[in-house]
Amino acid sequence: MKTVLITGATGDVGSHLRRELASKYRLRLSDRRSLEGKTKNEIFMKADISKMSDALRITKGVDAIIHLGGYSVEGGWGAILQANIIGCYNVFEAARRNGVKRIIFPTSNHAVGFYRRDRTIDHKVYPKPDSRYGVSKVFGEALGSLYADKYGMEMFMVRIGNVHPFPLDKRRLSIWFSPRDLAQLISIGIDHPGIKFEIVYGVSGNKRSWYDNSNAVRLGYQPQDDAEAFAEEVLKKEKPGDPVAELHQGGIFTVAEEVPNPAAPKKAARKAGMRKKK
Ligand code: 15L
Repeated sequence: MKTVLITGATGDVGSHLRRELASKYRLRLSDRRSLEGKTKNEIFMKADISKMSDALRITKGVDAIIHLGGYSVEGGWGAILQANIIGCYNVFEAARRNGVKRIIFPTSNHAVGFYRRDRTIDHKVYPKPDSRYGVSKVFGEALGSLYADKYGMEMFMVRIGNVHPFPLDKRRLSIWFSPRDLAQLISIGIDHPGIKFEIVYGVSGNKRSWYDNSNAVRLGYQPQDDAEAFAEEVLKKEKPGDPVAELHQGGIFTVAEEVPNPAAPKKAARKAGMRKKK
Protein backbone atom coordinates (compact mmCIF):
# COMPACT_ATOMS: atom_id res chain seq x y z
CA MET A 1 0.00 0.00 0.00
CA LYS A 2 1.37 3.44 -0.93
CA THR A 3 1.99 6.04 1.76
CA VAL A 4 0.50 9.37 0.72
CA LEU A 5 1.08 12.68 2.49
CA ILE A 6 -1.80 15.16 2.55
CA THR A 7 -0.77 18.66 3.61
CA GLY A 8 -3.52 21.01 4.84
CA ALA A 9 -5.39 17.86 5.80
CA THR A 10 -7.80 19.45 8.28
CA GLY A 11 -9.52 21.63 5.65
CA ASP A 12 -12.66 20.84 3.67
CA VAL A 13 -11.01 19.19 0.68
CA GLY A 14 -8.63 17.28 2.97
CA SER A 15 -11.53 15.96 5.02
CA HIS A 16 -13.34 14.69 1.91
CA LEU A 17 -10.14 13.06 0.66
CA ARG A 18 -9.40 11.35 3.99
CA ARG A 19 -12.82 9.75 3.95
CA GLU A 20 -12.68 8.75 0.27
CA LEU A 21 -9.08 7.49 0.16
CA ALA A 22 -8.88 5.80 3.55
CA SER A 23 -9.12 2.24 2.23
CA LYS A 24 -6.71 2.74 -0.71
CA TYR A 25 -3.64 4.35 0.84
CA ARG A 26 -1.78 4.71 4.08
CA LEU A 27 -2.36 8.38 4.86
CA ARG A 28 0.12 10.70 6.51
CA LEU A 29 -1.74 13.87 7.40
CA SER A 30 -0.22 17.21 8.14
CA ASP A 31 -1.45 20.67 9.08
CA ARG A 32 -0.63 23.61 11.32
CA ARG A 33 -3.86 22.96 13.16
CA SER A 34 -4.35 19.88 15.30
CA LEU A 35 -6.32 17.03 13.88
CA GLU A 36 -9.16 15.41 15.72
CA GLY A 37 -10.29 11.82 15.32
CA LYS A 38 -7.73 10.07 13.12
CA THR A 39 -8.31 6.48 12.01
CA LYS A 40 -5.88 3.55 12.32
CA ASN A 41 -4.70 3.94 8.73
CA GLU A 42 -3.64 7.54 9.35
CA ILE A 43 -0.81 9.25 11.14
CA PHE A 44 -0.70 12.96 11.89
CA MET A 45 2.32 15.28 11.87
CA LYS A 46 1.83 18.87 12.95
CA ALA A 47 3.88 21.16 10.71
CA ASP A 48 4.28 24.70 9.47
CA ILE A 49 5.33 24.42 5.83
CA SER A 50 6.60 27.99 5.73
CA LYS A 51 9.59 26.41 7.53
CA MET A 52 11.79 24.23 5.33
CA SER A 53 12.74 22.02 8.30
CA ASP A 54 9.07 21.10 8.80
CA ALA A 55 8.57 20.49 5.08
CA LEU A 56 11.60 18.14 5.07
CA ARG A 57 10.31 16.25 8.10
CA ILE A 58 6.81 15.54 6.77
CA THR A 59 7.82 14.60 3.20
CA LYS A 60 10.41 12.00 4.20
CA GLY A 61 9.61 8.45 3.09
CA VAL A 62 6.27 8.97 1.36
CA ASP A 63 5.34 7.70 -2.13
CA ALA A 64 3.27 10.71 -3.16
CA ILE A 65 2.20 14.11 -1.85
CA ILE A 66 -1.18 15.81 -2.19
CA HIS A 67 -0.26 19.39 -1.41
CA LEU A 68 -3.46 21.03 -0.18
CA GLY A 69 -1.83 23.23 2.47
CA GLY A 70 -2.16 26.92 1.85
CA TYR A 71 -4.47 29.90 1.70
CA SER A 72 -7.51 28.82 -0.27
CA VAL A 73 -9.30 32.06 -1.10
CA GLU A 74 -8.36 35.58 -2.19
CA GLY A 75 -6.50 37.43 0.56
CA GLY A 76 -3.86 40.02 1.38
CA TRP A 77 -0.46 39.59 -0.25
CA GLY A 78 1.36 38.80 3.01
CA ALA A 79 -0.83 35.80 3.70
CA ILE A 80 -0.70 34.51 0.11
CA LEU A 81 3.09 34.94 -0.02
CA GLN A 82 3.74 32.94 3.16
CA ALA A 83 1.30 30.15 2.58
CA ASN A 84 1.11 29.70 -1.19
CA ILE A 85 4.45 30.88 -2.54
CA ILE A 86 6.94 30.10 0.24
CA GLY A 87 4.95 27.10 1.54
CA CYS A 88 4.56 25.61 -1.94
CA TYR A 89 8.26 26.09 -2.76
CA ASN A 90 9.26 24.42 0.52
CA VAL A 91 7.07 21.37 -0.08
CA PHE A 92 8.21 20.85 -3.70
CA GLU A 93 11.87 21.41 -2.79
CA ALA A 94 11.65 19.16 0.29
CA ALA A 95 10.07 16.44 -1.87
CA ARG A 96 12.97 16.71 -4.33
CA ARG A 97 15.57 16.52 -1.57
CA ASN A 98 13.80 13.51 -0.02
CA GLY A 99 13.50 11.71 -3.37
CA VAL A 100 9.68 11.87 -3.53
CA LYS A 101 8.82 12.01 -7.22
CA ARG A 102 5.05 12.31 -7.40
CA ILE A 103 3.17 15.47 -6.39
CA ILE A 104 -0.52 16.11 -6.87
CA PHE A 105 -1.04 19.85 -6.72
CA PRO A 106 -4.57 21.14 -6.35
CA THR A 107 -4.36 24.35 -8.32
CA SER A 108 -7.61 26.19 -8.94
CA ASN A 109 -10.18 27.45 -11.40
CA HIS A 110 -8.91 30.88 -10.25
CA ALA A 111 -5.64 30.29 -12.15
CA VAL A 112 -7.77 30.81 -15.27
CA GLY A 113 -10.62 32.76 -13.70
CA PHE A 114 -10.38 35.79 -16.00
CA TYR A 115 -11.47 33.75 -19.00
CA ARG A 116 -15.00 34.68 -19.90
CA ARG A 117 -17.86 32.32 -19.31
CA ASP A 118 -18.73 32.20 -23.00
CA ARG A 119 -15.41 30.42 -23.72
CA THR A 120 -14.60 26.76 -23.36
CA ILE A 121 -10.97 26.37 -22.31
CA ASP A 122 -8.70 23.34 -22.24
CA HIS A 123 -5.54 22.49 -20.31
CA LYS A 124 -3.29 24.24 -22.85
CA VAL A 125 -4.62 27.81 -22.49
CA TYR A 126 -2.33 30.50 -21.14
CA PRO A 127 -3.17 31.19 -17.45
CA LYS A 128 -5.45 34.15 -16.72
CA PRO A 129 -5.50 34.42 -12.93
CA ASP A 130 -8.30 36.46 -11.40
CA SER A 131 -6.69 37.32 -8.04
CA ARG A 132 -3.49 37.21 -5.98
CA TYR A 133 -4.71 33.76 -4.94
CA GLY A 134 -5.02 32.79 -8.63
CA VAL A 135 -1.49 34.10 -9.29
CA SER A 136 -0.18 31.92 -6.44
CA LYS A 137 -1.77 28.88 -8.08
CA VAL A 138 -0.10 29.76 -11.39
CA PHE A 139 3.17 29.94 -9.41
CA GLY A 140 2.57 26.37 -8.20
CA GLU A 141 1.87 25.20 -11.74
CA ALA A 142 5.05 26.89 -13.00
CA LEU A 143 7.14 25.45 -10.16
CA GLY A 144 5.71 22.01 -10.93
CA SER A 145 6.69 22.41 -14.57
CA LEU A 146 10.25 23.39 -13.59
CA TYR A 147 10.62 20.44 -11.19
CA ALA A 148 9.26 18.03 -13.82
CA ASP A 149 11.58 19.24 -16.59
CA LYS A 150 14.67 19.91 -14.50
CA TYR A 151 14.53 17.11 -11.93
CA GLY A 152 12.32 14.47 -13.57
CA MET A 153 9.62 14.77 -10.92
CA GLU A 154 6.04 13.69 -11.71
CA MET A 155 3.58 16.53 -11.41
CA PHE A 156 -0.19 16.23 -11.59
CA MET A 157 -1.86 19.64 -11.51
CA VAL A 158 -5.60 19.62 -10.81
CA ARG A 159 -7.34 22.95 -11.45
CA ILE A 160 -10.08 22.39 -8.90
CA GLY A 161 -13.49 23.98 -9.34
CA ASN A 162 -15.46 23.76 -6.09
CA VAL A 163 -15.54 20.65 -3.93
CA HIS A 164 -18.79 20.30 -2.01
CA PRO A 165 -21.45 17.62 -1.56
CA PHE A 166 -23.69 19.70 -3.91
CA PRO A 167 -23.28 22.79 -6.15
CA LEU A 168 -23.72 25.99 -4.13
CA ASP A 169 -24.85 28.48 -6.80
CA LYS A 170 -25.19 29.12 -10.54
CA ARG A 171 -21.44 29.59 -11.09
CA ARG A 172 -20.70 26.36 -9.32
CA LEU A 173 -23.09 24.46 -11.63
CA SER A 174 -20.23 24.84 -14.13
CA ILE A 175 -17.31 23.98 -11.81
CA TRP A 176 -18.77 21.62 -9.20
CA PHE A 177 -16.53 18.71 -8.15
CA SER A 178 -18.27 16.01 -6.14
CA PRO A 179 -16.23 14.31 -3.40
CA ARG A 180 -16.29 10.94 -5.16
CA ASP A 181 -15.15 12.45 -8.49
CA LEU A 182 -12.43 14.29 -6.57
CA ALA A 183 -11.25 10.98 -5.09
CA GLN A 184 -11.24 9.30 -8.49
CA LEU A 185 -9.18 12.02 -10.17
CA ILE A 186 -6.72 12.32 -7.28
CA SER A 187 -6.23 8.52 -7.34
CA ILE A 188 -5.38 8.78 -11.04
CA GLY A 189 -2.82 11.41 -10.06
CA ILE A 190 -1.29 9.06 -7.50
CA ASP A 191 -1.34 5.82 -9.47
CA HIS A 192 -1.21 6.56 -13.20
CA PRO A 193 2.16 5.39 -14.50
CA GLY A 194 4.42 7.65 -16.51
CA ILE A 195 3.08 11.08 -15.49
CA LYS A 196 5.57 13.86 -16.29
CA PHE A 197 3.61 17.10 -16.08
CA GLU A 198 -0.15 17.15 -16.58
CA ILE A 199 -2.82 19.79 -16.10
CA VAL A 200 -6.41 18.59 -15.69
CA TYR A 201 -9.60 20.25 -14.49
CA GLY A 202 -10.98 19.09 -11.16
CA VAL A 203 -14.66 19.16 -12.01
CA SER A 204 -17.45 16.61 -12.28
CA GLY A 205 -19.05 15.80 -15.65
CA ASN A 206 -21.10 18.99 -15.53
CA LYS A 207 -23.37 19.78 -18.47
CA ARG A 208 -22.63 23.52 -18.00
CA SER A 209 -18.86 23.08 -17.74
CA TRP A 210 -16.57 25.79 -19.15
CA TYR A 211 -13.77 23.27 -19.58
CA ASP A 212 -12.69 20.84 -22.24
CA ASN A 213 -11.39 18.23 -19.81
CA SER A 214 -10.22 15.77 -22.46
CA ASN A 215 -6.77 15.55 -20.86
CA ALA A 216 -8.30 14.08 -17.69
CA VAL A 217 -10.43 11.69 -19.76
CA ARG A 218 -7.32 10.60 -21.70
CA LEU A 219 -5.76 9.62 -18.37
CA GLY A 220 -8.79 7.51 -17.45
CA TYR A 221 -11.11 9.93 -15.60
CA GLN A 222 -14.78 8.96 -15.82
CA PRO A 223 -16.79 11.42 -13.72
CA GLN A 224 -19.85 9.95 -12.02
CA ASP A 225 -21.67 13.17 -11.19
CA ASP A 226 -23.19 16.14 -13.04
CA ALA A 227 -24.29 19.35 -11.30
CA GLU A 228 -27.28 19.51 -13.64
CA ALA A 229 -29.19 17.21 -11.29
CA PHE A 230 -29.25 20.15 -8.83
CA ALA A 231 -29.78 22.95 -11.38
CA GLU A 232 -33.47 23.64 -10.88
CA GLU A 233 -33.14 23.88 -7.11
CA VAL A 234 -29.97 26.04 -7.31
CA LEU A 235 -31.35 28.45 -9.91
CA LYS A 236 -34.56 28.97 -7.93
CA LYS A 237 -32.52 30.40 -5.04
CA GLU A 238 -30.08 32.45 -7.16
CA LYS A 239 -30.08 36.24 -6.61
CA PRO A 240 -28.61 38.68 -9.18
CA GLY A 241 -24.87 39.13 -8.55
CA ASP A 242 -22.17 41.63 -9.54
CA PRO A 243 -22.44 42.03 -13.35
CA VAL A 244 -18.63 42.20 -13.86
CA ALA A 245 -18.07 39.11 -11.75
CA GLU A 246 -20.72 37.27 -13.72
CA LEU A 247 -18.88 37.79 -17.01
CA HIS A 248 -15.85 35.85 -15.82
CA GLN A 249 -15.34 32.24 -14.81
CA GLY A 250 -13.73 33.20 -11.48
CA GLY A 251 -16.81 35.13 -10.37
CA ILE A 252 -16.41 37.33 -7.32
CA PHE A 253 -12.62 36.79 -7.19
CA THR A 254 -12.35 38.91 -10.36
CA VAL A 255 -13.61 41.97 -8.46
CA ALA A 256 -12.21 41.26 -4.96
CA GLU A 257 -9.76 43.90 -3.75
CA GLU A 258 -6.97 44.04 -1.17
CA VAL A 259 -8.51 44.34 2.30
CA PRO A 260 -8.68 48.16 2.80
CA ASN A 261 -8.34 48.16 6.61
CA PRO A 262 -4.59 48.66 7.35
CA ALA A 263 -4.83 46.38 10.40
CA ALA A 264 -6.29 43.56 8.36
CA PRO A 265 -3.30 42.26 6.37
CA LYS A 266 -1.37 41.43 9.55
CA LYS A 267 -4.36 39.74 11.08
CA ALA A 268 -5.05 37.87 7.86
CA ALA A 269 -1.44 36.71 7.65
CA ARG A 270 -1.51 35.47 11.24
CA LYS A 271 -4.80 33.70 10.76
CA ALA A 272 -3.97 32.25 7.36
CA GLY A 273 -0.88 30.23 8.23
CA MET A 274 -0.80 27.01 6.29
CA ARG A 275 -4.32 25.96 6.86
CA LYS A 276 -6.83 25.18 4.18
CA LYS A 277 -9.63 27.68 4.52
CA LYS A 278 -13.05 27.74 2.86
C1 15L B 1 -11.16 27.84 -4.85
O1 15L B 1 -10.10 27.72 -5.43
C2 15L B 1 -11.23 27.88 -3.39
O2 15L B 1 -10.25 27.10 -2.77
C3 15L B 1 -12.60 27.53 -2.85
O3 15L B 1 -12.64 27.93 -1.50
C4 15L B 1 -13.70 28.20 -3.66
O4 15L B 1 -13.61 29.60 -3.52
C5 15L B 1 -13.57 27.80 -5.10
O5 15L B 1 -12.29 28.09 -5.58
C6 15L B 1 -14.60 28.46 -6.01
O6 15L B 1 -14.22 29.08 -7.01
O7 15L B 1 -15.79 28.31 -5.73
